[in-house]
Amino acid sequence: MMNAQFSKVDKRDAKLSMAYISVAFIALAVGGLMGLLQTLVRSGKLELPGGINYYEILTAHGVLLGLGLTTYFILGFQFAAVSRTSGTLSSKARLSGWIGFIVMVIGTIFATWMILTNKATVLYTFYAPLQAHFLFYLGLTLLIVGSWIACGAMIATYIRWRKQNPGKPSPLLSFMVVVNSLLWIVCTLGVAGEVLFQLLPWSLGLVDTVNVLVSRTLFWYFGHPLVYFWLLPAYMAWYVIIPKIIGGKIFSDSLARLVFILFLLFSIPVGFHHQLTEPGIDASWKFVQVVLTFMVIIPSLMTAFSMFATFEMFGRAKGATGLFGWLKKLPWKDARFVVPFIGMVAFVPAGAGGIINASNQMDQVVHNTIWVTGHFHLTVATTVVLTFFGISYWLIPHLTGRVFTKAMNRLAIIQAVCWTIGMAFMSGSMHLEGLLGAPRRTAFTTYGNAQQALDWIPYQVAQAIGGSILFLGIVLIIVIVLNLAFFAPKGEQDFPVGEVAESAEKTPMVLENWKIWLTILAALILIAYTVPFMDMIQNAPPGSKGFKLW
Ligand code: HEM
Ligand SMILES: [Cu+2]
Repeated sequence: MMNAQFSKVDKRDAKLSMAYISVAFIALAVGGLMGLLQTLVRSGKLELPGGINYYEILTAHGVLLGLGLTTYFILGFQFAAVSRTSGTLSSKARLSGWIGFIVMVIGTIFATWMILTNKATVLYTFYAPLQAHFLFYLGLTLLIVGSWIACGAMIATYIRWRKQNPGKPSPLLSFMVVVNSLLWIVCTLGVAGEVLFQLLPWSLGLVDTVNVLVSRTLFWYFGHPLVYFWLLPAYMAWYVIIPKIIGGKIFSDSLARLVFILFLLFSIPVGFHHQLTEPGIDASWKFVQVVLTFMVIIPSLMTAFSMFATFEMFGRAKGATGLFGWLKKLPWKDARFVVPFIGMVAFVPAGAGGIINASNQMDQVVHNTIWVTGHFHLTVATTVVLTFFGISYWLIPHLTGRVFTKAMNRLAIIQAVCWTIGMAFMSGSMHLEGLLGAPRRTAFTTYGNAQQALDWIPYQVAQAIGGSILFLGIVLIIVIVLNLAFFAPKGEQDFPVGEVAESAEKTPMVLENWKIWLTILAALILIAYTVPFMDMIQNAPPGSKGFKLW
């Protein structure tokens, strides 16, 4: 399947991919600094100079890291992955990739500019009735439209491969890119609808009021699948790249494809699990979506099973004995393996926390506390981000024609250790503090020296210690990335793509029958949303005017 001619990403595609990845790391550097400042402010040790407002930097942090870093890195990685496995992009697809990039960058500049001038201090969820400057919403729209153009180019490249290879299953990595791109397009329709039909006209003064419940529902229709849009590229690396790096085989091609399809189906119609405490949605509909939420546990466990099967098969092939003997055979000195592996391990407590958040009763305890912030710093900021770092260590040199040297490999492992220790402190104390009732998204306050609030302070100090160690991690990753992009010795760095184990079953073609899957997806969305959505519109309370509380 992997023809030799495809083994190196075409130089022109490499440039495109690097453009996206560069913006991702710029966002990381700036957003990371904001994160450090937040932990220092919340510990009570720092006051922001020049009248800068805590919520302004919190918004910049959330938007730059949660929306910027992730989206740019993923699109850059996906372009490289499609080009590597389905062949060099056509000039039309490459041009679309660049147009998408430029539209996204213009949007990002608008949104960041508004945030940094304190005209859009609405946090990364930009909930109505907080009202930002219209350029912020326009910027977000451009960011999304640009990403659609980019995803279209990737899907077109996959379609071209299918036409040239009738009757054959597509390259696994390209298939995964297509699933993730479809997931993104379907879920961003919600937020695009919210911004275009509600927030933009309202911020421009064309309408006076906004239906808050509808806007939040459209946001979470997007906001939850968004986390799977972040996670699936990490899964691509775990399923396809890691087996090759350790020198093993992919456990099962069909299982990997099935997992991706299940994520596509079960990650979209579940947004209500973020609205469990919200009035205006009937409890029975919340129940339906919570049940659908729990369905994603199935592909998650399938992934865990499949990863460890890959590791064990590899270890046993190397002669490992005993229950866990294979663990010793894994390449513990190779950052390309170790860094994402730490991410996988972090996903165990992260996933457990997610099950707690999605459980109606337990959510009442943690909702809107800083526990939630601790949760997503384990999932996205640890599992996903460490995997992205692990990808960067071979992808960037591959794209720039350089090599990942031993010295950088050592630095990368130190980086991951910093990240792990920093996150353990920060996320761990966020979880504990949340259980003691401390709210998230709050600047430093002692609530008039209330005893309960005073008890939170030690945890906030621990977060500042963790945040400082994390920031050191950000400095190190920037050093490594700059080295790989500009200074490392010239040479060939492999883009590892795993092969399927000989013993694996043949891939059934039904997994690539998009008519079936997209129809089921549409049906699930209609079942989960139609009735409650009509209810929200027909029985809406009076709309809200805009508020600017900063
Ligand atoms: C140096 C590393 C980091 C530090 C020190 C840090 C620190 C923080 C803190 C203290 C908060 C919450 C404050 C509050 O609720 O008042 C926060 C929120 C957040 N962080 Fe981070 N973080 C870091 C890295 C990341 C990364 C890598 C991501 C995403 C990829 C991320 C995404 C977010 C998001 C989305 C929020 C929520 C913003 C909001 O509530 O509006 N963070 N971070
Ligand atoms: Cu969710």
